Amino acid sequence: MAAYPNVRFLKSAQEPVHFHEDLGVEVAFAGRSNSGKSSALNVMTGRKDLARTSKTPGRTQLVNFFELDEGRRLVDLPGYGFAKVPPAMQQHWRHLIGAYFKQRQSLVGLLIIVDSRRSLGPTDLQMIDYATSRGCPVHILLSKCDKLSRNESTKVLREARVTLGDSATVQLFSSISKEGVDEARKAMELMLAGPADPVSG
Ligand SMILES: Nc1nc2c(ncn2[C@@H]2O[C@H](COP(=O)(O)OP(=O)(O)OP(=O)(O)O)[C@@H](O)[C@H]2O)c(=O)[nH]1
Ligand SMILES: [Mg+2]
Repeated sequence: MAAYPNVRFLKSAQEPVHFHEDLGVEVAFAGRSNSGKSSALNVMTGRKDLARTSKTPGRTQLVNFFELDEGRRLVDLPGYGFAKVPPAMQQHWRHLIGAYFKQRQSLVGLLIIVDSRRSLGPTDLQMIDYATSRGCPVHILLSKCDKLSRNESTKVLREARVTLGDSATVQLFSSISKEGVDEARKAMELMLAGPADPVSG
């Protein structure tokens, strides 16, 4: 049986006023464009086509809300770091992400998807700051690890652990080979089971 038999798409928001009602708990998926956020969300929920995946990154700047089951949501945040994004779109991204982290009472955890063939970028680190500064735990998925040899993956994981220290937990992940999917789901469930941290100030 599917892990989440009732998982469903709720809505896409292009503006903060369109965010889903801020009740219950939710875990957000963030990461560079094309890092594999939507693929991770699909494989973790066991639903192939829940979130749209694409080979052309940075096209849409939407916050997509999904319901796992009553009162528990996953949020696919718009990707960042795509070189060809026009300034107006970058500004819109900052507006959306800024509002999301500032307002969202139901945010209880952040999953950051980082392509295992690249290192953690400045915006990834900024996402960690946003989350930890409001007491939100962060878990990193080093994605597409099917593209690396065993030796390379071990090295990448070790280096990420050094960079992150105790600011976030981290693991290897592949939506293709399914390596690390159970571990990622456990981390997500742990976050969802935790109390929502009220936004201060
Ligand atoms: N080899 C491999 N390819 C992957 C994996 N996960 C995703 N991809 C591919 O990477 C591309 C981007 O995947 P998405 O899941 O759409 O990435 P995204 O982060 O949601 O991208 P944006 O929404 O555009 O920011 C697609 O072509 C996927 O098929 C993986 O684990 N291994
Ligand atoms: Mg996506």
